[in-house]
This record gives sequence, C-alpha cells and structure tokens, in this order.
Amino acid sequence: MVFRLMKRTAMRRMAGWMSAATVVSISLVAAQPHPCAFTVEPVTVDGVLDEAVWREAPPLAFWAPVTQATPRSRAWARMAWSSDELFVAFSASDEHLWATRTVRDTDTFRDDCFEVFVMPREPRFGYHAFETNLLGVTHDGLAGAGGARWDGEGVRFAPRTEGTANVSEDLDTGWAMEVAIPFLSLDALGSQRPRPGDMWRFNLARRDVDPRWPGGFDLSCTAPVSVGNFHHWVDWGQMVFTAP
Ligand SMILES: [Ca+2]
Ligand SMILES: [Ca+2]
Repeated sequence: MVFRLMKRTAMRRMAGWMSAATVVSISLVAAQPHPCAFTVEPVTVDGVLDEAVWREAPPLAFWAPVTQATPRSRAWARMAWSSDELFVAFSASDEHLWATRTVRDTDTFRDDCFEVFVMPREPRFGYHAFETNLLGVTHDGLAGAGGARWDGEGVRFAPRTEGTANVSEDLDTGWAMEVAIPFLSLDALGSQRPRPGDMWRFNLARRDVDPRWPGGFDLSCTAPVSVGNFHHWVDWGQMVFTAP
C-alpha cells in the first residue's frame, strides 16, 4: 500500500510532461504484469524509435531505488517481441552525455548506461543482465546460476545520441537505445522461445552520469527495488508476452 501511494504521488509529478493517457497506462503496469507487445513489423535496430510498435506498446517509467522518487532526468522504455527476439526501446533526456568504456565486459555501468535484466524461468536458472553504455558497449552476463561468464550471441544494441558525448562545456539533449535479444541466445531460457501468456521477471535500469549532482550520477529503474541494487530480483516486475 505504501508503495502504491508513493507511485501515485510520483505520477502526479510526472503529469507535466506525459499525457493523461500515458499516466493511466503506467499506473496499470505498476499493479499487473507489463504487456510485451508482439510485433509483426520488423524492428530495425538503429536507435531510431519510429516503428509503429514503439508508439503502440505501453511505456514504462523509471523511479529511484528505495524511495521511488522521480529521477533527475526523465526517461521511458517500451518492450516488444517477435517469434525470434525480444526488443527494448529506451529514450532519455540527458544534459550531460558521458561514456568512456569501449571494451566489452568492463565497467560500462559507470557510464551513462541502460541496463536490461531478464529472468525467463525460475530463479534457479539465473537471469541475464545487459549493461550497455551510450556507445553501445555492453557488459553482459548470466547471474545467479553459478555465475559463469556469458556473452549474448547475436544481441544487438543501437544507441543514438542528441548532443556531444564527453564534452563538459555544453548541454546535451538526450539519448536513445534500441535493443534486440535473440531468445535462443538466452541460456537462462534453455534454447526455447516464449509462448503467448508466458511471464518473465524483469527490470530496466539507468545510470545517468552528471558531474553537477551529488555523487556525480543518478540511478533509476522500472522495478520498485527496495534496496540500492538493480539486481535485487525479488523486487522485479513481471512482463507478459501478448498474443500475436
Ligand atoms: Ca528502429
Ligand atoms: Ca548523463
């Protein structure tokens, strides 16, 4: 109940930049599994979010861990699927674009970063994490099932920035990312594809680097995590694969 009241308060604060219809959708997804929209139209993974499914799929809002406060910069994400892949779209305002890591599986999560976490089956099979900075460089892995090092085969990340990354003297506009994750790449899913009605635990998260803020960054995610850790899967939301 406390969480629900806090969500409502936060939603009122967001109403200034989102339509009433959008706010209603977000209030619903906080209470029930978030629909992952099936798309028959191919998604071109180029960071340009102009596919019809990105207009039609319901948006997810981002909240601060623990407090569920509104983040310093706004962002939204949407999820979709085809028979072969999970797609995620992310769009964020950001006045200070910053990313310096160029090598896979390094600490990309310290840059301006968008993170996708999915747990396709029971916790004993683990979950996959993709922590990808705005250069499109990822730190991906399989966690919770022995901690084996893992690289997503065929996973694609397409960032698009509006502004000048790694230049402190100006103000930037923001950035977006389009993600495609082949289902057969997910070890935690066991070489299967989801069926309509299947539900996965998930979390989408953002680290927003900005030297003007205390600590130099702001954290937010779509799940109501009760600790300052995006990996705290017991608090993740659920998504449901909608029928074609
Ligand atoms: Ca696109
Ligand atoms: Ca930033």
